[in-house]
Amino acid sequence: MSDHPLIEQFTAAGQGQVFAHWNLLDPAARDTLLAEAAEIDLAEIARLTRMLLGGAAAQVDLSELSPAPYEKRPEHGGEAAAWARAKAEGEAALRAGRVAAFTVAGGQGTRLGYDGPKGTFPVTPVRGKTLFQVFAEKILAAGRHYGRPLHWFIMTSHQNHAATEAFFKENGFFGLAAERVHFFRQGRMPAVDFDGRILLESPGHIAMSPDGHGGSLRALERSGALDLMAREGIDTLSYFQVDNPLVRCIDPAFIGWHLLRGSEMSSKMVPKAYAGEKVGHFCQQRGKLVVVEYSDLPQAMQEETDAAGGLRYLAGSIAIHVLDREFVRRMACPAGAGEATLPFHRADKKIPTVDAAGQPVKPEKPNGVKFEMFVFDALPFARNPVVIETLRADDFSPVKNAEGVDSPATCRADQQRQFARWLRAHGAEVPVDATGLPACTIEVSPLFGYDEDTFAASWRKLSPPPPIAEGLCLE
Ligand code: UD2
Repeated sequence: MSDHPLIEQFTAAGQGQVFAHWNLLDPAARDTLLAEAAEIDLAEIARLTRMLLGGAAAQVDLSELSPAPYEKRPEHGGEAAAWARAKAEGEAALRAGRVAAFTVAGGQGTRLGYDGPKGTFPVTPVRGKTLFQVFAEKILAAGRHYGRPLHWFIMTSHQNHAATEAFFKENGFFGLAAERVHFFRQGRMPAVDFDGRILLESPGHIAMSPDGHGGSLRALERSGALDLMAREGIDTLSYFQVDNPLVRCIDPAFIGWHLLRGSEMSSKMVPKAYAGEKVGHFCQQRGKLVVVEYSDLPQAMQEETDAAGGLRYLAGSIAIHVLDREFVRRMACPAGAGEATLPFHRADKKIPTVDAAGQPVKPEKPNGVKFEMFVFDALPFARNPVVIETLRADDFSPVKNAEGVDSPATCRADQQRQFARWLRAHGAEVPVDATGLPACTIEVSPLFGYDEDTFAASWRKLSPPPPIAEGLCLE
């Protein structure tokens, strides 16, 4: 065994098994293994093992929890003038070039069963445009609308970084200027067994996985993205997930609420569709805004009703946020360096590994733990956080599963409902069923209209308007 200092450190920390097959590795494989080991903060792993795996593993703190307040949409009793002020403020920020788009696209997409970066998955009903193309065109169109092209930051993982970049290059960045599209990799964490021992994926590789979407805050800082933003005069990031093509990547009213309130991190909520819907819940706890995942909120609380008979914990998190640049910088401090640090969560998983002889083991039940950070855990650290209501039909229809809820089929139908709604609101005759689904398959390109306002402006210019027929695509 080599006396490399890293190997000594691992051995001293009780993690010598990482180098158990060292003697079988050629020099290049040894270098690779050492590079992976160098990514690991052994003190952090020891701390997480103690806090999350030990007998006294911390439970989610549900004390003094109450529903979080949020800004209601005007049609649900919110103040229309305040929404109009917010929209004007957001538009001014967009015209001033203060806003950038930010997509977290480092997830593994296991549930969808799609092999490749999730953003390259086709989603639109007629043209079959990919998730990345939909976002790119919304961002391009918003830049044109406000007279300031937007920067777009895309967080990838080690696994999908090269494929993501290649996809954009092959597609000419979907019309965006390449120098305004910035890819950077998120960090990784090693998986451990239930005793906190780091697992190997093969004799020469540590079982590493992405550190969760919360890793985006560290990754924005480490990659230099925050410095670039500062140089470009950008102080506001519009954050969304790669799986949701309905999202308004750039929503002036949301940005405006965030800016007018002097908020450091803002979020959109939708009223939960039913008590047990699998989303996070916006709650208040000792004066702080927190998100409690559905898996952590007891069923009785998920189902609790208020005096009017509505769900008490109504506000579901759909993972759409606005972030202040300097807040991200503050939250990106390594553990111990500042008071604000995102916690890690534990996820028990079946982790392919090797046995003592270096032979592959495919576990049939969870054999270890992955550690992940969640971006919404930054909310309690944010000054003046705002939660605003949005309509699900305008902002949320993710593609998560191959079939059933949140699948490509439900997402295509939701996109079509949105296009039909816009068309009908502006005078077109579009037959729809009771759920608003049009009888024929139609599509509206984001370059024609990326929200109802921009759609309406383009639609008014068409004379005569085209007949609504199967396969119509407004571009
Ligand atoms: C998330 C939220 C849930 C709800 C839902 C809405 C969590 C724990 N739950 O559920 O409350 O808001 O979204 O759709 O967040 N990602 C990375 N790197 C990672 C892990 C994930 O970039 O290491 C990205 C991923 O590419 C995707 C997004 O984060 O864009 C969501 O990830 P997910 O599929 O793990 O989240 P999900 O569906 O469990």
